[in-house]
Amino acid sequence: AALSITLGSVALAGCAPQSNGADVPRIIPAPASFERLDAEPFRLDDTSRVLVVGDAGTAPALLAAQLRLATGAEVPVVAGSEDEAGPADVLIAVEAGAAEASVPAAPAAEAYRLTTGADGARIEAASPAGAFWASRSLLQLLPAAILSSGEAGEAARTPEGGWTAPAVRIDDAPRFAYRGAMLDVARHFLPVADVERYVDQLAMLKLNVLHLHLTDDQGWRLQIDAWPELTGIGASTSTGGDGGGFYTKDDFRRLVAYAAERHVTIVPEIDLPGHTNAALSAYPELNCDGVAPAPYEGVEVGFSSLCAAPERAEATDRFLADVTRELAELTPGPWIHLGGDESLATSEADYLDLVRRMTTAGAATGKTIIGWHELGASPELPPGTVGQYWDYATPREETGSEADVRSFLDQGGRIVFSPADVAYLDMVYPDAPSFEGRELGQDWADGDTSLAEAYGWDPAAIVPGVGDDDILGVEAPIWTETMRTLDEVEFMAFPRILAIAEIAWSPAAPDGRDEAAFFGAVAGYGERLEAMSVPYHRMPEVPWL
Ligand code: TNX
Repeated sequence: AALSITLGSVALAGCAPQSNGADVPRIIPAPASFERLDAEPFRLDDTSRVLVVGDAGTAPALLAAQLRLATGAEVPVVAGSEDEAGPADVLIAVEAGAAEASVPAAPAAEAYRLTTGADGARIEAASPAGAFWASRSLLQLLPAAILSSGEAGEAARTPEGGWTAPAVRIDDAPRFAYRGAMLDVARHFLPVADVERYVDQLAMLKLNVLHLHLTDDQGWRLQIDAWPELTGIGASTSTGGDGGGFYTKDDFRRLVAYAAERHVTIVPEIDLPGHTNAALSAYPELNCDGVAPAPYEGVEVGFSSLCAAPERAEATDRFLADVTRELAELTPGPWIHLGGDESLATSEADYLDLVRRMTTAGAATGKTIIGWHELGASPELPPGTVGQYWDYATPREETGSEADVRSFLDQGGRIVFSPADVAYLDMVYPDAPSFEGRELGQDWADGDTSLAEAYGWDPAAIVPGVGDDDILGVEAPIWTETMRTLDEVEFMAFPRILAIAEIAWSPAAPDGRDEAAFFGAVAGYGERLEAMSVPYHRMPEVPWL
């Protein structure tokens, strides 16, 4: 009964439920509804168990593993019934018969309720995905040290006050079904273990899509059996001559499975018909002149293209069919991304012809195609093709991006918004910090990007008349021309990715976002990043603890 009594706002003076502070961590992304309860905190101890009712998927095991790692307690996972849950237990109950939320799920399918207090911690969800997101919220309510990895085999030191979470009730569900981040593993390759670490970070923020930019002028990163030189020749390079790399099919399957356990869907991208120098350098027959160009390790864009000419049609169409078929076979998710951006070396007529051929090949695999917004130039896209918008938060007339957005909608598709001037994590920070002596990032998208800019936009306010129903979601890309390691990627991503995660998950804020509350939450999240040993930039805008 204590759990249902809530404090009035007057009694909460000095301790607002959504504010950060020692008392109540404000989790990121902000839940749809968050109530502080007038009850003693939930307390984990040596007797704590994860009690599972129904099929909760991976959430119980992954939560228990983290609790064990940090506290050293045993934390067994046991199937049981609700009335067996003791005050130190975490109960995870998923509605009997609830199917795994299909991707893209309706936001309601990912909903959950999390209640904490002296009676225990209790998660109720409509699907295993909802249970997993709830477990991430619970981890953020506990002391930051709960996220430490126990690297030396040692549990973290028990925090003052113990492993407690304040008494709260959270009722939550996402605003958008597609909440993404993109990693450019073409300009610089990252091994599977690094990508898995990034997946862990995305999942903590309830981001559920990892878009992998697998090919570009500087490298081809995925094994394709029918065209072995794509990796034989095309994977040996990177931007800046920093060495190559690629994923074997087994590597890729392992990565897809690891992400799926964390309810993250991989969207693989093969960038076509431009950004193809690595492929063109591997196979002369894909070039109009029949001559393979030299490998490329610079930073220019827009100089390479597949060949639209009839004399190359046999090779080019076989390439498109083989690559999209093998890509789709490796992809349990519903989408494959075929690029389409910055094809500046392709004439308009050739572009439209090649887009028709590549999207036809892609659609033949049964997957839904995603393309950068330039793909909207085509009036004959496969129905439902999704457009990824990368123009600015205020569309620039000269890019035609607004018309492209409407073209996808007219052809039955939806939009993923990644406005470059606010959502590109590779844009430089305003105070231009160096990281281990290196200057990271680019500034072409209207200069640097502050945390206020990353947080201060709304996907439904970009193109007039394009609202939540037209929007599949939001994505934060990071392009790696200047980043060679996961540490460098994370230093650029954190903390700005927190802003994008909140825009993707939390309810719309028609009267403007509460920047101060968010910045306070970011400060609290800094302690968690430290517990997880994730590099981040201490942006001067944030009141770091
Ligand atoms: C533009 S935005 C690109 C990438 C670059 C990036 C650098 C887009 C679809 N393409 O090829 O890496 O700028 O910020």
